[in-house]
Amino acid sequence: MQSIKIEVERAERPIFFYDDDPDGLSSFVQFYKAKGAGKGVIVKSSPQLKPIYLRKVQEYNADVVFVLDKPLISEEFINGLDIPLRWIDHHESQKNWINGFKKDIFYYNPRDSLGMNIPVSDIAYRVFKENLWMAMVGAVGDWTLPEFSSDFCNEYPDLLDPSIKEPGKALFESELGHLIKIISFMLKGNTRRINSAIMSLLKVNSPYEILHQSSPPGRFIYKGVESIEKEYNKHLEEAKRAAKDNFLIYLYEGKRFSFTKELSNELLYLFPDKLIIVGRETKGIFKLSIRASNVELPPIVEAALQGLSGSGGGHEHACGAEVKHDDLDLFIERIKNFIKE
Ligand SMILES: [Mn+2]
Repeated sequence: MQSIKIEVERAERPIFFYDDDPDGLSSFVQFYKAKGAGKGVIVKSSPQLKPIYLRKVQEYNADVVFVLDKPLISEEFINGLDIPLRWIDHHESQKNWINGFKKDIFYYNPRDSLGMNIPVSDIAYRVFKENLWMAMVGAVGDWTLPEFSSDFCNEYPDLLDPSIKEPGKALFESELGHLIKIISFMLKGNTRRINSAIMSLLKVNSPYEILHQSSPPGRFIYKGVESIEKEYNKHLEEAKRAAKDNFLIYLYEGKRFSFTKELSNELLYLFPDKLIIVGRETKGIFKLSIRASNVELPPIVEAALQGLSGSGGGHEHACGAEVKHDDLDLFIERIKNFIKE
């Protein structure tokens, strides 16, 4: 934490690449506000930071690259860098891989140092100790209840009841959870609009500005997600009806937005005993979010992908995968068989 603080302090033109979810965005907001300078770039559509983003580094003339909450960075991206890289993450450790590069790289992952999964927004709060509500949005958004939850309950008693001790309950049955949904939905759709929403968020100092629409930037964010939230709720109601036996499989064709991550999380909360697969098809490819609370998913997903054109991976109880349309039935069949075994 000390090292992260020093690296942020000594940066002059930091560029921040961050994941397109509440944890990634919250991390960025905290780092950016602590520094009071720099440029943020949201990394959408892939868990990996790809070489195309090198252009952003050059355009901004950055002196250091921070990568927040991205599980992977492509080899080409790293090889193309001629400035320091500071990577803060909490997904599966890439320590051994990243140490193979002869470059100025610091890799921070609480799984290595503490053997714990601590979201990057939680780490950021421990480092900078500012923006409590923003930190809470990110940490609870990643399905954890951080140490500073009780501080948050004291300061914002109407957003989270201190009796709630379970992250899922905080996420889906509190006003804080509603705020997290808003932050998550504001990252969907048109890139220009997303960037305006992020600029607005940087001007917001209290969660009530958004929830009560009590300031122009807060209202802009709230208004921007109203139709998205409606569409999400429609999918959620439909998906709930798809629960069958030990599974809940809900597939939809992606018109505008991907909701697979959010839907699968909420469905897992509602159906904790089921294996959840939510998939969205675009251009012949299914992007899937897979959830289960009582099985270890990554080896199952990996085995189910054997010989198929696709990829996947993730956390113990939350995985993502990409499978071609024609391979989907076989993929699902295999997962079902593994579970039955
Ligand atoms: Mn995260």
